Amino acid sequence: MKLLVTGGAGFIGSNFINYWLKNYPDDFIVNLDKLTYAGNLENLKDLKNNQNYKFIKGDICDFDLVNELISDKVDLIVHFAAESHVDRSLMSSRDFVRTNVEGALSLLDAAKNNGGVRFHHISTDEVFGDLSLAGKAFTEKSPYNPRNPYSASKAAADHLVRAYYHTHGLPVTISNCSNNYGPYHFPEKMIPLFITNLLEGKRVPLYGDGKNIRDWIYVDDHNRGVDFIIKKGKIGETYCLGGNGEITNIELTKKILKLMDKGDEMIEFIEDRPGHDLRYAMDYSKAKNELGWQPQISLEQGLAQTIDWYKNNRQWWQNVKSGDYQEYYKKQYQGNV
Ligand code: NAD
Ligand code: TDX
Repeated sequence: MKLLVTGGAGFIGSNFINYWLKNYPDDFIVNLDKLTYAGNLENLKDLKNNQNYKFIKGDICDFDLVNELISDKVDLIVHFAAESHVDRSLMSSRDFVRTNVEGALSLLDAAKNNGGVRFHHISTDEVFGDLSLAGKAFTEKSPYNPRNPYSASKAAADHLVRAYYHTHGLPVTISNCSNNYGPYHFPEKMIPLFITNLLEGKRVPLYGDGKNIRDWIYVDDHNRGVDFIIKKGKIGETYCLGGNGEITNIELTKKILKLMDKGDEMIEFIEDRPGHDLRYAMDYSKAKNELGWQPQISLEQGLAQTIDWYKNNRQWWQNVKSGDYQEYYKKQYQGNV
């Protein structure tokens, strides 16, 4: 099988490519990535000599390029490419709409144009908005209620994907997953930012009162879920994936501090994120009952593995932190940490 993976130089996409070629070494993957600040070919260094892997630097909004790539006998498109950081979407939303909405449309058109190529779209729990503490976890039937520019752009893409299924019969599936963590996670997101700050002897910037809740899933569990959907999912359907990992940010921070032998004095409470969603949680019963998927890695195990990875891969994150991220970081925290 030949796959076109978009955004395969980013966090989840690169983990997906490494996972896929380990499990299906006879498949061929073309990785299309623009290499924005978040794309890093170091994530794929183990594939340098793999004959079944090819990297193309390019933009998913470039219809002629994606059309040409897909026309070369692609069987399956797995679409990860996105602007993915909520805080950046608050500072400037234009790239989010361009890549997340127009880019998805360009891929959908090219898939349709080439006889209806199978299309799996990677989406997020954030499209459902936020939950109260007593609210039931999101399911595939939860109404859409995106509340920040990032999630609004992802929601728009989800709607387009479903529209292409209903109007053009494009064979699509969608997965909406909760917060991922693991190796190659860009250190602007909470877990890798906190781990790397602590490794540098810096404090960790916790937004507001730290009582917001996220449902964390280890990245390999997410990618195994995508694999199950590709292999066994029903065309036209959406599947929610979650990690059984609901925890407040403050509790999670304390777990990280404990695992890294640091004290609570390393926490710096800073101004809250505007429009900060209180809680996300995923009910993955549909994926469990229909596909036999469930997450396998507990938060305790995954966090310990992730901390070890950052300890053993200093060069990777030090390079990342000394690049574009540095400028962003200064602006974001105004020298707070
Ligand atoms: P990331 O920011 O780490 O990686 C995104 C990748 O897309 C980068 O390699 C970047 O270079 C590439 N890209 C951006 N714009 C592009 C364009 N116009 N053309 C081609 N490539 C482009 O993101 P991530 O955290 O790996 O997220 C991957 C996908 O998973 C996204 O669609 C995101 O919405 C979704 N998702 C993420 C999470 C999470 O916790 N990180 C959870 C659920 C869903
Ligand atoms: O410095 C920080 N301090 C802090 O308290 C950062 C970066 C985050 N936070 C809080 C905000 C959130 O409640 O931690 C929580 C997690 O924040 P992020 O890592 O930025 O993730 P989140 O905003 O929840 O979005 C993530 O999950 C859903 C991904 O970035 C999205 O791409 C995905 O769709």
